[in-house]
Amino acid sequence: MLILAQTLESIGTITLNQPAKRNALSEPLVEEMLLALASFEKNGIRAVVIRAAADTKVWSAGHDISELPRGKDPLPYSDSLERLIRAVKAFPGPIIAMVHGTVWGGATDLVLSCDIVVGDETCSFAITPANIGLAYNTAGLLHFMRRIPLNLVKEMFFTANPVKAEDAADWGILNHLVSASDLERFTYDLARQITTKAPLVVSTVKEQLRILTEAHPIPPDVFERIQELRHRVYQSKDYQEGINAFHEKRKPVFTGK
Ligand code: YXS
Repeated sequence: MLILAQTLESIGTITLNQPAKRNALSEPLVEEMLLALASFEKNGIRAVVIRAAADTKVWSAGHDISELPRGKDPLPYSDSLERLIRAVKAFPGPIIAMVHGTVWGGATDLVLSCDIVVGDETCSFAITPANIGLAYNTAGLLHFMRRIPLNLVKEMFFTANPVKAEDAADWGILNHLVSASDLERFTYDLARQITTKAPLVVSTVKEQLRILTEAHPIPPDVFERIQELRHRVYQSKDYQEGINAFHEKRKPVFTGK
């Protein structure tokens, strides 16, 4: 089991549970999360909490780098993490990310795609395509742009630096920053309160907001320009170098080619 899925009252909990790989969002782990969400929906669960095990220092190390394809789009529409993010946004009830520990790469995108984020003083959030020469995808960039001022989005992508808890609260990544000792109680009180509200209203408002925020008509030539820009990145030698450096546990040397 790469995750633990539990329900209590009408709250579902998914606990990321693969510490050996720092909860990297691998295809098998994502498939288990998708099954859990489908089961929660079938059983009328009204709120979901996604968390890591209490004793972990890494909430999630992001996309499983060993699964990233080389020489082609690393984040296609069918990518497992992209499918998970869409499932989170489509789930008919709020999904709360309860975060302690560090969050990396696509896991930060996953957290930002959750409806509410509660973190403690140990949480931090990094987006790291610039560390491995990866062409981030357009839907993912929009997740950041909708939540965080553009200058801060640029700093996150250009530096790949983790945004620590206080800044994460100031920048709008967190709804609430609470103490580690209070994190679980606070999160489940919030979830419980939501489950007492009219579920049709909650799920319909969530879906309306999803439709409205994703209403980004892109003219065909703009779409093609974006595709060409990304193609140049994921066909680059730098992307190869970034992936190789990770596997060889060394710092990458980027040439811009
Ligand atoms: O060497 P073993 O076999 O024990 O495995 C090591 C790591 O290789 C593995 N691991 C991962 N495997 C696949 N994908 C990952 N993202 C990943 N992260 C870690 O887990 C084992 C323990 O790792 P280790 O020894 O480094 O643990 P640590 O506690 O010293 O350090 C924890 C981290 C998270 C700081 C460190 O593992 C790390 O920096 N991981 C990579 C974080 C990262 O850059 N994630 C971005 C992935 S790419 C992504 O999400 C997007 C596509 S994007 O690039 O656009 O952001």
